[in-house]
Amino acid sequence: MKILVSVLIMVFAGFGAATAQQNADNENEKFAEVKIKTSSKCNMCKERIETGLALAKGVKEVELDLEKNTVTVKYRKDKTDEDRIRKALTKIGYDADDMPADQKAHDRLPLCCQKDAEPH
Ligand SMILES: [Cu+2]
Repeated sequence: MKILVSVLIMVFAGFGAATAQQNADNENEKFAEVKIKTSSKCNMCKERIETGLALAKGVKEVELDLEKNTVTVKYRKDKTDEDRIRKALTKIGYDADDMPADQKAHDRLPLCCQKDAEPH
């Protein structure tokens, strides 16, 4: 009896692990990640870009690296794509790879966050 119980436990544990793995795979298939070069200057920019992009459709995670001026975005492939995310970033007022910042949005940024500001 003891053996039967341990075998059953092992079978269920194995099954659980396999299902968890499969779920993780399905999750990963849904998401993709893109790194976008941008024109951020300071922590206010970081804050603004991270909150702004997080609101864009299909975006799951946003992380801006101020040293590299690169924003890493995890997004749902079925809801958005790289170009839409770049576009959303330009609308916040920042360059996104080859796409220049939306001029109006850029000019509304505090002076210290604009492209010609010195890094600080
Ligand atoms: Cu700034």
